[in-house]
Order: sequence, then C-alpha cells, then structure tokens
Amino acid sequence: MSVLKKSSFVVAANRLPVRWDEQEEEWHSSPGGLVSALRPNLQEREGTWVGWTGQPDQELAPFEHDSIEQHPVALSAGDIENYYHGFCNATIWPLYHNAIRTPEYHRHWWRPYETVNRRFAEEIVEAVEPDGTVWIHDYHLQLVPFFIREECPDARIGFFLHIPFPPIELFGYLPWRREVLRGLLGADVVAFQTKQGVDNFTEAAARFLGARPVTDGLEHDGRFVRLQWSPIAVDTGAFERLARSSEVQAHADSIHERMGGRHILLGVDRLDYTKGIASRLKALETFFERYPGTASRCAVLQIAVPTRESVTDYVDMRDDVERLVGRINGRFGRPGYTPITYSYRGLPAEELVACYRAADVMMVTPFCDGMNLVAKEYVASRYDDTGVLVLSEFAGAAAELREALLINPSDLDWLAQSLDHAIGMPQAERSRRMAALRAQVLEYDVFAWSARCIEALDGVAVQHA
Ligand code: ADQ
Repeated sequence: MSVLKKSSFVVAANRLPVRWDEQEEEWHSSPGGLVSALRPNLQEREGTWVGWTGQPDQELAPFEHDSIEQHPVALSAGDIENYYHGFCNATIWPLYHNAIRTPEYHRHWWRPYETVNRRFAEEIVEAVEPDGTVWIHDYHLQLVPFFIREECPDARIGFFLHIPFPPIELFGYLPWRREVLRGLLGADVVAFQTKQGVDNFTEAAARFLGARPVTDGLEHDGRFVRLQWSPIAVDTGAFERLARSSEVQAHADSIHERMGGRHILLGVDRLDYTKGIASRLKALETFFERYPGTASRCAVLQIAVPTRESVTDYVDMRDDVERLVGRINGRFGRPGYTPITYSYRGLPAEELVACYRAADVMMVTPFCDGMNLVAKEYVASRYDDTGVLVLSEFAGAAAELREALLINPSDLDWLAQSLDHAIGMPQAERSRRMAALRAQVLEYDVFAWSARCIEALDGVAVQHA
C-alpha cells in the first residue's frame, strides 16, 4: 500500500470517478454530476478519491487523473459476489427501497461487507491528514465512518446516503442494524436526501442504539452527530448549455421526425425494479385503451440503461418489460405506427439531452427513489419553459418539484389520466408549471448542494478546535 501524499480532503465512494478504456488503454473520467460538483473542491484542496476501479483483483498504486489523486481499493471476485452483489445490492438495496423485493440476509454476505468497509477505511486513513476532511458516499460504505474514527479521532467525517433511509419497521429487520447505525454515527455529519430520511434515521438510532435526539442531530457516545437534509441536484447550467446547442437541437428534431411528429412521452431509467417501468407500461396500456383520441397522437420512447445484469431479479424484470412493450405494440400498433419505441442501452449525454428536448411529457414513476436525477435533468433542459413532468410522489425529488403532475405509480388509472391531462394541458399552465420547476433547479444546483454539505463539514472544525 504505497501512498504518494497525504491529503486534507478525501472523497470515498464504492467506485472511482474514472473507468479504464480497453481500446484506448487509458483512464477516462466517468460522467456525472457528483464528480463535476466535487471537482473544484478536490482540485482546490489537492484532494484524493478512494474507490474501486470496477475490475476484479486489480491491485493498483495511486495515480492522478483529471488533477485528482485516484486511490484504488482492490476487490476480489469473491468480494464482488458477496459484498457488492450480495450485501449491497440484494440486502441493503431492496431493504432501503421499502422492501419492494424481499431482502436476503446472509452472514456470508455481511462478513465481506465488514471486511471491505474496513479495507476502505484503511485506505482512507492512509490517504488523509490526521485532521483532514473525509466525505463518504452511499450505502456501500456505511461502516466506514466508525472505522475511520477509531484510527483518526480528529478527522472531520461526513457521510451522504444517496438512497432512502427506510422506516424503523423495515430497518429493524436488518440483523446487523446496530452495527450499521454505529458505523454511520462515527461521522460528524450524516446527510440524507429528504427530511423523511433524517426522521427515520433518528428514530432507528434512538430505538436500537439509545442515541439521544437533540436539535439538528443526535448525541451518542459523548459526541454530537449532526443530521442534515440535503437533496442532491444536477449541473443545471451544463444541461441548459447542452440543450441550447445546435447539435442537440438538430438531434431532437430528428427524433421528432422519426416518431412521426407525434407528441413524445419519454421514460429514461436504469432498468431497476425501484423505477416502476413495468407499472408505467401497464398505465400506458390503460392510456391507449381509455384515451384513444389523445393516445393516437402520441408515441412513447422508453430508454432503459442496463444495470446489474447478472442478478436474476433484473433479468426477469427485463423480460417482463420487453413482453409488455411487445404486447402494447401488438395491440395498438398499425402499419407505419409503433406506439412504444424501446431501447436497452445507455446514451451519451448529447443524445440523452436531445431526448429530453424532444419529449413533450417526461414520465418519472419510481415506487421508491432517493432523489431521481432524471426528473431534474429534464427540467434543466427545458430552458424555454415547455414540457410537462409527470412525477411519482415516491421520488425524493417530489419534495422540491411540487409543480410537476404528481402521481402514485401503483394507481394505473391516475397515471393514465395524468398522461392525458399532460398532453391536453393548456399552454399557459404548462409554462407556469415548468417555469416554477426551473426556478427550483436553477437556484439549487449540484454546486449549491455540495457547498451546503461541505459547509456543514467545515463547520465541524469549530467543534474540534
Ligand atoms: P440512480 O438510481 O442511478 O441513482 P438517478 O438519480 O435516476 O438514479 O440517476 C440516474 C442517472 O443515470 C442520471 O444522471 C441519468 O442521466 C443517467 N441515465 C439514466 N438513463 C440513462 C441512459 N439511458 N443513458 C445515459 N444515462 C442515463 C442513485 C439513487 C437516486 C439518486 C442518485 C443520486 O437511486 O435516487 O438520485 O443516486 O444521488
């Protein structure tokens, strides 16, 4: 474990913000709002990012990319199986998403989760100055704050959970609930996407660990842990710039043309069971049945990004989604008209924004979602106050995007009716709603989000002084 230099600011996440390009044999930056939001801080403070490269058994020395020190953590094939696919994605992911799928509890997943979290903590301790700042991201690394605190009592430690923190009735099932809570409470600041997350965590920590709720946080083990509600956001300016570019405009026009000039209803999701894609398709079937006048003027574009393809639940879900698309197209299609165009792939940013520009209606209908950035990206791309966002009440984003057409994704009739409403919405109402949504994502973008989180962490220095 050779470290080039100690850093005063370390970010840790399961993945490094780079990926290896096999063909070009070089590292590329992964796209994403989180990296762009943190880049200025990381560069200014000569920061380090600790994470996994995405490849098994890759022992790499730290290296620099994009003016950020990259500090790889090696994971074996067994770690990937048990820590990542097992505990992270088959225990925590379903449990924290309201147990939409039944979480599995296995000791042979838990132990590797602990071991890998310890390894991350060791790498972080190697990388950070004793009184430096560490910002840990997401459910893969919930034990890391405690492990770092043991070694580095003067470090300022922040943790941000990107997914929901579940209600106590669900969290209580976790056989290792005390260990997870103790892990998180090693941080100085624990932040969540929604106020509900803060409330659920407070209740769980009080009940299962005896932590004492106080103003803005908890007292535990003689320490104050600040709890924060900081909804993540998008790089609104970057989306708007892309949306205004002539290439994207031209691409959006060509999508419109390909869809026969019809109104376009768009869905863009990772193909995950939390996102409610099958339910959305069933609601679209109802829409085509009940509102034939409106529906015949519409075409649906559903783009699903491949994800977790080795997991049975995800393979089954893909089959379900493709069967539903086939059924709807069989029932409502006719020569020259395919109601649903379905694509199973990730898109480059320009194509994604062209889809946002082409779409008259954006459908974001998860059963449960920490935030949902697609909803905010769509709004950021509608610089001319056009378009309608149909949004699930169960996305974290619904707390801020109140002028969307809010729906319950299980209520297929309501969703179908909302699609009809969205298409028929008078221009004035459409612009008023979108202008209000845009004001929200303009004022509170990903830079405001990271500044808010880092400010809370910097504030901790005063406590330690
Ligand atoms: P995700 O579950 O991955 O993230 P989401 O917030 O929707 O969900 O982010 C998806 C990202 O992938 C978006 O930036 C989107 O542009 C991109 N994407 C989706 N489909 C794509 C496609 N076909 N091609 C290219 N890109 C595509 C988790 C939580 C969320 C939380 C985020 C951030 O589950 O609730 O909002 O972290 O905290």
